[in-house]
Amino acid sequence: MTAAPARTGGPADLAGLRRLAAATLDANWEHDHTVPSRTLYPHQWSWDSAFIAIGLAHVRPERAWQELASLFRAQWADGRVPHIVFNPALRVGAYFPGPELWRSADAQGSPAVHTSGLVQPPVHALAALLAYRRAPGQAGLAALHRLYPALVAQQRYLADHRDVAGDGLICVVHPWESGLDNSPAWDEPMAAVPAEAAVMRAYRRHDTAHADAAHRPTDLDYARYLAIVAAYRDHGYADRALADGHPFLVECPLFNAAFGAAEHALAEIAALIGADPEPHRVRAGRITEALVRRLYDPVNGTFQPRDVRAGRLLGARTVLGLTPLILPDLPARQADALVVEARSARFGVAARMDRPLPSHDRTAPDFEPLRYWRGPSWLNIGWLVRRGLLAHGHPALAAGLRRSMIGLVAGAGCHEYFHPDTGAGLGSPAFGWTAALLLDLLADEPQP
Ligand code: 2M8
Repeated sequence: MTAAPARTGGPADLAGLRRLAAATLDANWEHDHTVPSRTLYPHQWSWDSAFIAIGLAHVRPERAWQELASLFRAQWADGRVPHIVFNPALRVGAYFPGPELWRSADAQGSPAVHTSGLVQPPVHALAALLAYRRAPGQAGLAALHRLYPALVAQQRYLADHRDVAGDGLICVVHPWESGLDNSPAWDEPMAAVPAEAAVMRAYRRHDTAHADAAHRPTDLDYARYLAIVAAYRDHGYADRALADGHPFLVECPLFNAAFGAAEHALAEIAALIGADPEPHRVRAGRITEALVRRLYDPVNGTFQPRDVRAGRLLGARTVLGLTPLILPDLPARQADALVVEARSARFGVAARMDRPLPSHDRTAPDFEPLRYWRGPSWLNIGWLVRRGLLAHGHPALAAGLRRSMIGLVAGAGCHEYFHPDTGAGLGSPAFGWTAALLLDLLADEPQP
């Protein structure tokens, strides 16, 4: 497709953008948490809440702590932090799949409130640390004290229950756990999940009532999503038997990079509250080492997910591969390779970007500019990659990415995602993490 002129002009009125972002977060606030979107995602989502807390710390710090506290109130006895916490006040059918499909109450160790049984990338310790840095003080320190044991339990759940291959990395057991649900990264393992699109006739999808069906996963994708949920749920969401036949087992570079970044953040939180940072530093080092050993592909010079069932790296070259840059201890060899990958025609990161960072290799034949996670640009991913570029000494590229992201919102508003050529707003309008991370980007003016 021909590239339309990108919106790179940037905001004329930064204060106006800040007001828009703050108003979006206010409008999505729901008694003790922020919904990602009033229409598409009306409950609480795990990694959304982490990103949102980072933004709230700029405008309403007390809400940043409430946001994380309400999510962790739904933590399971085994330490898992569920990817959705359902709001009991909403009508049945407000989101699909709803509590009646997850049936969390039947599982051992689930909380009083209904939740899903899956997890999402553990970006919460990083969020807590950044929220504290943005709004330091006694209330923040007290919140860190309260959160620390829960954040440690979240990491322990992953390390003890989800290292299915025994190689020090965490397995996601459903594409929804990756956060990049419909990424081409999952096409191969998803194709091996037995399911038929016709099963969807028994359900009413909620997403396609609020977003263009051509932008969303297909019915066959959803049939597979439900089959994987059913397999996990029917084992009571217990992880013991995962290796014996669970239909989807993948080590994801982003999930594991977040897992490592969480230990780095916990080391800093521990130091702030008078706990011992050293065990966190040791674990962080081991995670980075395992990531490099197991997921780095020296031929392509990027990180690839590993299909644990098939015993091989997956081939699709998506933006997931760039995200280990967030690890400060990523060796220079891999960091340099990722910068080459980021600057390539596949992703186009530059000091002056002519198009936004896409979620998938824009030169790949299966790149889809409109379908979610298969091409469009997302602020949370750009935000992570920008942090990584800063951590590894590339301030000019980081500044280019920052300008590009601010330009997206200036041109189209706080959309869920953006067209990777034109920058047009796609998905849900008034989206939580877009607003939150915009606030963070606006405040983080790089030094000249
Ligand atoms: C999307 O995922 C949900 C399922 O969890 C969905 O498609 O219904 C993803 O973009 C995910 O990363 C995000 O957390 C969630 C809510 O914003 O929406």
